[in-house]
Amino acid sequence: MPVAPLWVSSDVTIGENRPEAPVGLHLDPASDAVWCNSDGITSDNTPTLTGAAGSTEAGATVMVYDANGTTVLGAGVAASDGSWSVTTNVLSDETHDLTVKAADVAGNLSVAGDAVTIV
Ligand SMILES: [Ca+2]
Repeated sequence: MPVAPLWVSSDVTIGENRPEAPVGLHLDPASDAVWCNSDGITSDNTPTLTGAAGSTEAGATVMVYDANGTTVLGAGVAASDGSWSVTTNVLSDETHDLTVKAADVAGNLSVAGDAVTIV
């Protein structure tokens, strides 16, 4: 059986029709009220994550994943300006490395965007 050269399965080929990964992910300041509003230390077990305008495609479904990259903790739809807000399911009291992916209206899933660590 012929072996395909490595470049055929590169991310460039696979990612052709994928939307851009969401950018600018951060914990909503209202969900980050413990200590200071930007350190990711929170006692909120259902934190809200937000992305600024332009962080993803308008109408894209933004999904928040736990550290394993497969467990979806919450999802929301981006507004017409590409901003979004997702409140997660109840999280356990430990450190979570959360990432987000966007699925466009055609169902193409982006690669994971920036990770945010919450404690
Ligand atoms: Ca905090």
